[in-house]
Amino acid sequence: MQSDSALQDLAFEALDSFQIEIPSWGFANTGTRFGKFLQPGAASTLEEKFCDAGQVHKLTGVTPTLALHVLWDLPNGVGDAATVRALESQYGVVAGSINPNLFQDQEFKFGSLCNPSAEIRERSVAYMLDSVDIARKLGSRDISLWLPDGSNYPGTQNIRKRIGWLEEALQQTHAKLGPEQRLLVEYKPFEPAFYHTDIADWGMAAHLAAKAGPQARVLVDTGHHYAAQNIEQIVAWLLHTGMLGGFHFNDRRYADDDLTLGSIDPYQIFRIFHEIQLSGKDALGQIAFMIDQSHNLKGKMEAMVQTVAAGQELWLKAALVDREALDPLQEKCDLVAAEELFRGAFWRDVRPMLKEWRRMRGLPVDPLATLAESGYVQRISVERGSKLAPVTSYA
Ligand code: PSV
Ligand code: MN
Repeated sequence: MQSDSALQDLAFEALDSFQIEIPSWGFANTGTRFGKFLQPGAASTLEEKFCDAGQVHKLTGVTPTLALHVLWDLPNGVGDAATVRALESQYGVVAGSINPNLFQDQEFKFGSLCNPSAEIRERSVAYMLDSVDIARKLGSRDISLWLPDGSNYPGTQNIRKRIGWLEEALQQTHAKLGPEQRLLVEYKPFEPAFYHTDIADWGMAAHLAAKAGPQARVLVDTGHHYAAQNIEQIVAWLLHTGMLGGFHFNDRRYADDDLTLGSIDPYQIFRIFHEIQLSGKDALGQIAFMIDQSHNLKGKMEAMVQTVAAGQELWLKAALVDREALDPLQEKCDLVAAEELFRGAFWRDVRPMLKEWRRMRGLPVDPLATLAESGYVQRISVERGSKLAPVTSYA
């Protein structure tokens, strides 16, 4: 049993070690395959995204970096670096991971790095190399690749050929990395392709990362798994093999739903965090925590602040698992006591400790309430809302 002050020290140490990157696309309008419901406060320029991200960082103190998607945020590639630099100093957050868009151009209809056309594959690799350049120019460590390639019908593509093309492309990309840079390989079992995706699961991603070179790692997006998959076991394996590079956090009920972290299954995030905590502090520097959510119904600023707080709460709960007590229970196969200890940590109300940490660090004690009181969302809604296209109606 720990004393209250030892517990607080442990809690504060855990909270000091937790930072999470926010995505630029989380502030922009988004929707479903069927349409978009526009929010008047949504960001439509890079400056607005930086402004919103800066606000989230001011409120939470733990989101110093903003993930950027190349075509959405840097349409002129390296040419936009100076603009980003200026926005960084203006809004107090810096560019984080750089995410190539290999999905929206018409030429990618049948794939990018795995397209049967050698010409399109070449252009896709060139695009990856540009992304490495952008990242280097901005001082970003991670180039984070989500490959949307795949096929919709059996027999229409040669899966083995595509594996070979992909290995080659990632090796070429890796060769361009600076010594501090990393290539993160994300996997997803379906969408936009529905028969096969070229990087469908963590095994494929780990193989490709290993083939690419020593600075490549796997990125786990919590929304990119089949229902009921044991994600913490995947995380344990990736930690064990030194291949875990980072996370895209979100929650899901059915598919890649992009729901706020912990809104459906907070216990799962707790279990993932527990695996990471077991690996000790040194492993942490090599694991990028990022949010990958874009909300079409919930307010974007509120969703982001809520997500950060949920992440902190779950991280703290996992940090407070009494691992010294758990170990012998596992050894003895004392199932009920081990499970109760584990579950007990999950059910501990850590919110008062988190509030105290915020107070001690000079941060708003209740960031969601402070956001509401600040009038920020109303202000941006008025300022940006006038740019909205008129609403269409069938009446
Ligand atoms: C794809 O579903 C994904 O998870 C990738 O990480 C993209 O970068 C992100 O969502 C935004 O579309
Ligand atoms: Mn993702």
